[in-house]
Amino acid sequence: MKTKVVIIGGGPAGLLLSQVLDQRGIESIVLERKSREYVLQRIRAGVLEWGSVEFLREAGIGERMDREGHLHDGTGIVWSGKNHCVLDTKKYTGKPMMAYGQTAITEDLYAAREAMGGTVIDEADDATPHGMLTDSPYVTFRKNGDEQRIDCDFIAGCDGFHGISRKSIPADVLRSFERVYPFGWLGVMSETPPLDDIIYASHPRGFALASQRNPMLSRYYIQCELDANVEDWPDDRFWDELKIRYPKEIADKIVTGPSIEKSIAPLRSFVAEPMSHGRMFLAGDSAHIVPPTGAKGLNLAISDVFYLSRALTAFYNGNDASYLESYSATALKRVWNAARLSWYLTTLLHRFPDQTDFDLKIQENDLEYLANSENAMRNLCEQYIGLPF
Ligand code: RFL
Ligand code: PHB
Repeated sequence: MKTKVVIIGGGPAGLLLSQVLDQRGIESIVLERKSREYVLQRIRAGVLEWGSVEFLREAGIGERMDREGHLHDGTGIVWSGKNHCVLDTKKYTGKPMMAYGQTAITEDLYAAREAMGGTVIDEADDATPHGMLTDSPYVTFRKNGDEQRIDCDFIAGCDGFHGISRKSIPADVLRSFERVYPFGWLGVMSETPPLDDIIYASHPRGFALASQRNPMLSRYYIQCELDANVEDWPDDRFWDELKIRYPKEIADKIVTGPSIEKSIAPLRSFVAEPMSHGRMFLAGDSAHIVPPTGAKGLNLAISDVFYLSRALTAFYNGNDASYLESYSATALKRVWNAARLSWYLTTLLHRFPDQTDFDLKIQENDLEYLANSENAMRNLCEQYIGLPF
């Protein structure tokens, strides 16, 4: 087979890249290791920055998001069992956040790729990039046991944190920066009406988050031990622990019910530099991971695709390679901003095992400063809504 761009990974980054390239007349083939059913049942992100909303609309997949997504002017933070502040992004930036699940975005992208006749090869095993430093790279993979090869001009590594693309860059070229946090998030999905707003909570027993997918689907998280097991967290225990971490008037409004999904995710910050190697370009979680506090991971995958699709468009339609050359440096500026914000919010809102009374006082002071300073709030809202692409 032959195409212009082979995209390794059919998550949001890979599917969105193929969609945007197709709109601009640039053909690609997506190779996804898992089955479509598996990709579509993964439950992950839920909140979109305004720049992501606009780019998804431009990509032709905004229709259902605009119908079913929930616009939020503000996101709450509560602490000390009583105090609260609101990240009023509408007031400070003029833009709302959108609650719309990654699962729905992935469904919309698959539907759009099918409608446009895009090629997504699922259950593609052992995808391997070759010849990245030549002008004629190619990717090999196995489908139903048969070895296949696709010749191409460029390879896009959109295969997530555990993918092959980043690992194919020689160790003496790639530099990585990492922080692993000493806790995880236990997440629950339940078919119950969510709270009106997304609310982060900092409590002596740990962090909690109330989020949502639609009027009858809620998503909640609590900070948990790294070695926690979902089996040790029956629904009743989860709901009791969640409610303890919110002030009573909010806890009383949480509607509980049977969970339809329960999972634990460790928290990590990770950035790999550079995000390109010869004719291979990394986008999304393959190049960076942020802890989910701040909801930046999916949004970064979308902004990477914005930069990479612009670079490939300039190359094919404008005979201009300069954006490809600057892709890594441009994308990394935004990545580091989100990495810093996610680290900051994680540090601000979680309990750390080695935290001293001094650290707790600093945390509380930081929250009070946010609640009482328009400047501090404007600064945080500017980053929470996401810097312009
Ligand atoms: P993905 O979604 O991991 O997709 C990568 C795809 O590549 C496939 N793959 C391969 N395919 C072919 N060959 C190989 N060798 C391959 N290796 C892997 C995988 O099967 C997969 O389909 O990465 P992508 O596209 O970069 O998208 C990134 C986002 O998924 C991620 O940043 C967010 O989900 C992170 N995240 C959140 N981000 C937000 O913006 N807001 C949130 O609220 C939020 N919550 C979360 C999250 C991530 C979580 N987990 C479990 C990691 C909550 C959780 C629990
Ligand atoms: C979610 O809805 O899954 C969600 C919302 C906000 C976050 C992280 C996850 O910061």
